[in-house]
Amino acid sequence: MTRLLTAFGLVVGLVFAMQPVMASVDAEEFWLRESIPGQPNGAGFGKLVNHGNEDKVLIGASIAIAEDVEIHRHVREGEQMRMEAMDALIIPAGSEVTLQPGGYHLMLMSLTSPLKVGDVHDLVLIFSDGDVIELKVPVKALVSGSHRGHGGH
Ligand SMILES: [Cu+2]
Repeated sequence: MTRLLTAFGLVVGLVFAMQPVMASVDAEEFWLRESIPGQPNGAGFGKLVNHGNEDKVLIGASIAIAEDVEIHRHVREGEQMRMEAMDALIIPAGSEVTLQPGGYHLMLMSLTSPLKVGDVHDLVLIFSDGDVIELKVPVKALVSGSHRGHGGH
């Protein structure tokens, strides 16, 4: 048994030696926006930090309170901003991407109940290489002031 454990330790040591920088991505400061009365969908924001040396590709997410989660971005059309669904969001190696109001966001499609301030939801982020990140995500109030009146996303 001791010999087996030693062999295992050797293999683990070798793997780490061969990959001094593990490909990994951190999800930081994720939050969900309080529901707007009458709006069927919700929105989630946060920061994805890629510490690895390979690009990471977010391809989806899931949350129990919504039927589906889409990755959206805002695109400018003249004076108007509109939302557009994306198949994937690339987090370049050694870089970070911020999801924020008016930019990239997770769109929580068809909420089964409103998002209320103080609630915490389990959110799963899914990447193209099979990695998943499970998060506890709080609901926060709408912050007025920095709003530009483009549909509230
Ligand atoms: Cu959206």
